[in-house]
Amino acid sequence: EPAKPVSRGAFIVVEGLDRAGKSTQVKKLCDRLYAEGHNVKAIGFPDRTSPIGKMISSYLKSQTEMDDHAIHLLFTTNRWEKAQWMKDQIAHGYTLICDRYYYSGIVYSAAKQLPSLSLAWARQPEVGLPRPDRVVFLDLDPEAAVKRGGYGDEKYEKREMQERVRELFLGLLGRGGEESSDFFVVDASVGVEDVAASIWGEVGKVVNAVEGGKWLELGS
Ligand code: NYM
Ligand code: MG
Repeated sequence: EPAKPVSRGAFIVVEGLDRAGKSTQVKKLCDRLYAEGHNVKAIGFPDRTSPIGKMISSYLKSQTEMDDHAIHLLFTTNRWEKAQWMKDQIAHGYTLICDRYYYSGIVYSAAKQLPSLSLAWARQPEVGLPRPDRVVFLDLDPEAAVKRGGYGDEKYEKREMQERVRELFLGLLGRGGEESSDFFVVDASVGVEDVAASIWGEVGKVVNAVEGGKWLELGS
């Protein structure tokens, strides 16, 4: 079935803790959208392929050390270096499904609890990036993540860190959070197919509304 002409693509972000199942769900969502005739591309952050992405990857593997503010700004730059390309794709009718975005960016950095690295500080350089049409938050308690086979050996993959990251995520999406209305929360503790069905129930509608022109302009 040929893809239908669309007014613009949608921009959907999938967020959550490490081991929440983001990559699996991004793939399933893309496959389903594609099967239903949408032009769709999967992207993700950090994008480890660029020179900055390689620096980030090396930091996460503890091969290089970096100041906490400096690595924060590299994660942010890694989004900015892709921002124009993303806007172009969306304008050309591609729906983007993005594995992590600036929400991870601000909460992982703020979870370090440095007096000089508040959530507000972390947010500043992210302001102006393309704003998603919907952010799916795969909610999994860190205890369940550990039972799933636990964490790998990259930086931040520690129980206490993940607990703080979750608290900060819940603050972003809870009442009073600046972008709380962007979020759609899914219980990620159930089976893969059930999680996929919940995501589809929301994202299918959003994508069709956006592509059909029944939605606002891409925000920032
Ligand atoms: N991470 C990810 C950040 O600290 N800041 C960011 O801006 C982004 C996008 O990188 N533990 C952290 C969260 C993860 C780690 O991501 C690697 P992934 O999706 O596990 O490969
Ligand atoms: Mg990870």
